[in-house]
Amino acid sequence: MKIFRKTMLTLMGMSLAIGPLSAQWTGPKQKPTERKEIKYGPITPKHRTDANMESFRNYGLGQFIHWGLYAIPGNEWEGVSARKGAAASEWIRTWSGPDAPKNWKETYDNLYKQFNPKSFDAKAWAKQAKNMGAKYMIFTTKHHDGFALWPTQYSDYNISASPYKKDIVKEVVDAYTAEGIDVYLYFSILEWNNPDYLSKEPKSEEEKAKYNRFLQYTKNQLLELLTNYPQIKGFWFDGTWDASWKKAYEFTYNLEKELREKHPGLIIGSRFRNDEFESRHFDSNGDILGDYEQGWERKLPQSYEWLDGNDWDAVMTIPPNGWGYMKDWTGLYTKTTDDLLDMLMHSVSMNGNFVLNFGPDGQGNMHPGEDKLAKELGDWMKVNSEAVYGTRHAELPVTKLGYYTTKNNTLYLTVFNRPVNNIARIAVPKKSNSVPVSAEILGNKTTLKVVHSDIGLDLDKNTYYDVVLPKGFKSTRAFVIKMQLGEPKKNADKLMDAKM
Ligand code: FHN
Repeated sequence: MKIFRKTMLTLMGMSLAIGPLSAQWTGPKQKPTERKEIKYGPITPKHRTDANMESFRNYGLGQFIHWGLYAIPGNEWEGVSARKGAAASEWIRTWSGPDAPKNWKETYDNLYKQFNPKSFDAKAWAKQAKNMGAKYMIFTTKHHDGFALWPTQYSDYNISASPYKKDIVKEVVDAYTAEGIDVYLYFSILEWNNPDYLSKEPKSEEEKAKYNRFLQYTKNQLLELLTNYPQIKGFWFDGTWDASWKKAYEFTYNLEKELREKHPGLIIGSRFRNDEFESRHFDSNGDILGDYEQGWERKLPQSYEWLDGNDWDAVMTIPPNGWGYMKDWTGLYTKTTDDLLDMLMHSVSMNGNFVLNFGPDGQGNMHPGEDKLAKELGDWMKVNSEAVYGTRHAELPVTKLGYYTTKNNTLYLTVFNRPVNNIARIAVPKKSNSVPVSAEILGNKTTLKVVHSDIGLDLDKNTYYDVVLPKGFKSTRAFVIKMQLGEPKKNADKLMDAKM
């Protein structure tokens, strides 16, 4: 009981550890005043310009899929909801305390013997993602419970031991790649039930031997995934917050180098490792560790400057938390299509990708709520994706009407807050040589009047271009105003400044 309790406290400690530490990087980046010598810092440049990274920057919308043994219970155990017991549906195995089910090692750790998803159809999933407009997909090869969805030769606890037997990772990678959707493999370093895993720093010789075995096992599985599935574009690492992994910074540095050498162009996010001062996501000089910032999870940056020019993606659940299948959504606020479109355009307007999570059930079916959202997002993307894919942040004063994105000489305003007077006022710095000269509604190509309105705010650094929406134009969802940018007409005489 003592060991069990200690383990559970450690596990809960870990989940608490995610909280306060995550605040340090998902906010304004305070750069240290003086730089220090760092031996285990970044391996790749802050801004890669190779084809794979250019594709990453242009994705806009992605899909996350959390699937594994936790999909069988679906956040319930013997009819009792795990909501009050576990941090998230895929954490049901950590549910502890007097009301918790007992003996997870006997129960949960034998779920694999019944894992036989009869409805699983990777091609159908990929088709749905394609229709939704996803350009990449992140798939859980192995979550914290350690069960591998591919027939790994480094652990018996894998799909080949289940009644399903077949290589799910291969089916998913092949199906999504065939649909032209890039695949990234989610891999949890943390493994709750691996006898060689330690959350704390290994101290004794025995602990060091044990954890070194675990590190070798981790390396073997990662190299195996690259060998088995060479089509993949990157890894999405998770479960890297424990002291044991943070102290292994020389091993993780060399492992990242080896993975990149084996798979040129591989994309790895900032959650994989830390520097020798245990600084995660960013080294102790504030330089990003990895190819993109991977800390935005169920949260979005409130200012473009917070991103410090780094590439990034934000991953989002539909229920408040819970990445794995949740049978019961009642009583939870589940995000609407409009919520998700806002988050998508928020992300893309700041040069990020937005990744929506799906948690299929134990038979391989998506939740009906997920099917509905995928369809509605896809319907919107079919009309408006020009404002999403391959666009960049627009250096304009922030608008209250929605989000700007830009591509070459085109400015897109995705309107979420339609002005009551039907005038979409675009603030442009007075010194700008690139102003809206024509406009249309992207969805129906209706030409819109553009009027230069110098509203005479003497100290104003901006001038204004009013795009007039037809009163009869109706929209039940966000819509896009597409503007061509060009040279400003010769300015009217300069108004006399106020005398005060
Ligand atoms: O603990 C995991 C969690 O289960 C889920 O996989 C998310 C997805 O990004 N990552 C960790 C929590 O931050």
